[in-house]
Amino acid sequence: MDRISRREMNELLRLYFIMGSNNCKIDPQVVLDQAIKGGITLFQFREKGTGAFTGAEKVELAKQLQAICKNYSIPFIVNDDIELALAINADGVHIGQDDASAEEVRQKIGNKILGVSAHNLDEVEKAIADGADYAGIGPIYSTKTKEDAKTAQGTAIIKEVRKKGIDLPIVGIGGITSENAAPVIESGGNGISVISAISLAENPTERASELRSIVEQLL
Ligand code: 3NM
Repeated sequence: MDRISRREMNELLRLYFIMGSNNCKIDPQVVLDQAIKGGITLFQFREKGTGAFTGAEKVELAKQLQAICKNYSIPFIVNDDIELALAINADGVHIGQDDASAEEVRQKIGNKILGVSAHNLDEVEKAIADGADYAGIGPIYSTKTKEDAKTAQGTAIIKEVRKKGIDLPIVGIGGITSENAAPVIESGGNGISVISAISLAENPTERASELRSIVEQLL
């Protein structure tokens, strides 16, 4: 298997749903199934923060969610936990700036998808040099979901990256909803990444479908 092409990566980033058990009020398996039915294009298992599962429980949930993704051919990305990603043969790994170095992770995971969180131009350029397949840029808007999120910076950073001629696939993250998703794409993002907009929605299928059509209309 070769590294994913930029074109394929761009397609996968259109509606990137991220979630762990503590982001859901109901069974995460139900939330994921409903989100997929609404049209998410990529999923990240992010079991982190207060009350998150660890150890065997975390592995079990990862396997359950991975099986749902497999059923619908949605690639399954694991946040941070490279050992878990390798153990269950996930499709990729997403890491933050405080996690292991992207260069080392690339060596460990071979050609699996590698995503890196970036908050400025330097971090985006470093991510490319380290072998990232995409960057998650945020927080675009303010968010309560990530306990240690930085200050919201709006879409200017996405415009700056594109102005530099950087064509790395990028997705905006942080506080994105149906109301404010459009500027992320209009600024040059290849897609949007959301947790609570879908995980806490009354109807995850409808919400995902609404978000997906906003993105599709602008691409
Ligand atoms: N990373 P919501 S913001 C996981 O800025 C994450 O890198 C961010 O959750 C970053 O869609 C964030 O509920 C939380 O705001 C996104």
